[in-house]
Amino acid sequence: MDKKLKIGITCYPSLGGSGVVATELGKLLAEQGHQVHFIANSIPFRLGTFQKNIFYHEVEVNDYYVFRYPPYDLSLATKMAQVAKSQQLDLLHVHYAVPHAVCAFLAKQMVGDGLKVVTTLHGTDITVLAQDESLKDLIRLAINESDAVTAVSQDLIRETVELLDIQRPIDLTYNFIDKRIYYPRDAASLRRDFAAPEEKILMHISNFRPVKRTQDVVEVFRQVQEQVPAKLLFVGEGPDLPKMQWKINDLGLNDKVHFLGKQDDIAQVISMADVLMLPSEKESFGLVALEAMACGVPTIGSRAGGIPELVLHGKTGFLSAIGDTQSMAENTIRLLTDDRLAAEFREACLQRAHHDFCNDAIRHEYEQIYYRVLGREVPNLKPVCG
Ligand code: GMT
Repeated sequence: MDKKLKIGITCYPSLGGSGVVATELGKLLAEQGHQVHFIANSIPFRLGTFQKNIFYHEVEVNDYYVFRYPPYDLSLATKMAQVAKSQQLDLLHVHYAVPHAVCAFLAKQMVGDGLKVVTTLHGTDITVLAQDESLKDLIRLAINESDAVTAVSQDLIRETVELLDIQRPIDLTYNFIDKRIYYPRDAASLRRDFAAPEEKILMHISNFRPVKRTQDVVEVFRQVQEQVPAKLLFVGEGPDLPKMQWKINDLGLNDKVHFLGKQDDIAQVISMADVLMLPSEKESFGLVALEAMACGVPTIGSRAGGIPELVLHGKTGFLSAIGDTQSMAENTIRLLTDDRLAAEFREACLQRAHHDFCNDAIRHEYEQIYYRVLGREVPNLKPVCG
């Protein structure tokens, strides 16, 4: 019997961490010889160049004139079922409960019980959407009807169980990094473009949504730059951008803060930084902190959600209560003014990222879940982690 699987993956192709994780996982599975079929409304932005065993199926939305809102979710469910039948998929692995797990549930009704569904919860599908009474029952249904459910932190599992009164088991599968991409890059010349030799660089990378508390980043930086020569670099774009710009202007910090926009090569950009700022209100995991860690950059952050499971306080970063900008500023100053401490943190970051969040190990965890739901024996696919 052929032990390789045929896996359909659906994710938000252009959105943040969940899309990155889904796409990188698909690439790793394809490297192992599994056939991976992405089913989405556009090519996932991290897919890159052609890779063997990867296929893409675009969802076309019916824009019939009576529809005020074209029914993307129904088109996606139908496409999932069509692809599952035509490609004889073993399973669908969907990232995000709404609408993807719901669509997968519908697809399974169309295809039959032979098609298994694995749902990965990433965060805001639970921490924000599951608080909405109009969606709660639907999210609970999608979770309960999946053949396996995974979540990216222990804290997200806890919150899912509490908010939705879920009784079924949820597997913990942390996010991961690819050490072929995330390692300390030579960023000396790039750094010179933004900061003088004596200046430190603080960096924040996100989609500038309110949960990211970008105003806190600016406030922490205001306090830090009064004591340490420093620059603040923002990477990304999003709804809070105007508010951030007003605040920076009001504080007279325009010449010390730069906006780099969305960047593709995050490892190269992060390698310029001395610290990453992640003061989020909600953060189920904080993939960007892991990416920074893998490049040797510690995080100054909040104790929100799953961040403490990733960032070890006093070892790979410093964590404070959400909104406690004074404590965050004090911790940043401590790291930026103590070279020995900074070197220790950097080493601890590299060790932790590359050993505890190795892509091959997490890929193997997902594979074990796939074989389990299919009732098949797990082939010997031992991970190779350094
Ligand atoms: O953080 C975001 O705004 C993007 C969001 C997403 O849907 O991609 O990220 C979520 O999933 C990531 C991958 O698992 C996690 O690392 C992020 O912590 C999580 N974001 C939140 O929980 C706010």
